[in-house]
Amino acid sequence: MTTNDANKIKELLSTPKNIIIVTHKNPDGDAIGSSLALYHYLTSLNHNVSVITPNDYPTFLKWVPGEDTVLKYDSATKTAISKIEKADLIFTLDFNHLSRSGDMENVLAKTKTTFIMIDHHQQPDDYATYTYSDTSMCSTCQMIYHFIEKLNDIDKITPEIATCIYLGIMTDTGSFRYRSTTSTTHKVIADLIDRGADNTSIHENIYDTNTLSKIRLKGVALNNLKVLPKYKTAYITISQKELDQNNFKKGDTEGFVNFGLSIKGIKFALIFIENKGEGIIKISLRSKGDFSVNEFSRNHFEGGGHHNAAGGRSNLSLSGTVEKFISILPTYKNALNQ
Ligand SMILES: [Mn+2]
Repeated sequence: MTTNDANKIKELLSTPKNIIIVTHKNPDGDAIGSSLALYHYLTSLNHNVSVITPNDYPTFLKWVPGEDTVLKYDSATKTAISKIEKADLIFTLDFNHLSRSGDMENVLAKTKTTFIMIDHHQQPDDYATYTYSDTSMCSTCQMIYHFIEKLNDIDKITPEIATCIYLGIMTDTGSFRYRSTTSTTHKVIADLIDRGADNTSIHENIYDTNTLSKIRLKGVALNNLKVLPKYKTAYITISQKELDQNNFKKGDTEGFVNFGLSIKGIKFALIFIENKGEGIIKISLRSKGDFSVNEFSRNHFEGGGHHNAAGGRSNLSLSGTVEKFISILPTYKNALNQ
């Protein structure tokens, strides 16, 4: 973010405003953490702030300070629209195309107000008045820390704000292990602990929340795991029937794609999950090293994201999707064996 933009935003925030903070659909730890960190910060500056998510988020996020104030657009549509219409300022966090906000896209697109985007995904769109985009950042949460720093307000980081920021950095870096984790990330994390983030509790709140049905679903996923050594690839399928048999709840399959990637020698891992409700197969893609799953998903599965982590979708059946995937793979044999 340029100093010039930071100064203009500081000026905008110098008088009380109606501010809306929006996340992408199916918000994750980084989306919720960054939104609520910004919510607490802006509230402390005497603004009238609301966080609106397109839809609900998993129960393992239902402890984050302030999450009880979050409006879900799909269940509180009227209230959400009237708040958006009155907004002086709209922050969009952890996404960079309005289409990622699901059903909120049209409402946001026709709103003539100041937009501020803070995001770390690739290929940002240009809908915002102020765009703070940095694809080298591990998380939007780390960007919120730098945003507050740029506004010379680092001392306004309370234990609540520190907790929210810590959460998103932790979840988006796989607990500080992905390539995107830098020494700066660790310095930020250290400062957040000094400012009151209770690191042990945050890890427990997110990771020690298994239910018996989730552990059983994990068993199904591991049982369905297939390895293709020729392509250094591993993939998992889960059908709607298997989800139903194991009492699936939103968020239960989070992280399953990493089982394949944790096998020695595997560079490319995917999970294909059938969603009968939406009539699609949802795909998560992960890679190690140079192989870009962002490109792979953009080219073949209507998705994208980051170099080593992306999402995608398919309108074919589960088996049709896997067949399509297997037929594409030989084209990438060299890239995967470099
Ligand atoms: Mn993120």
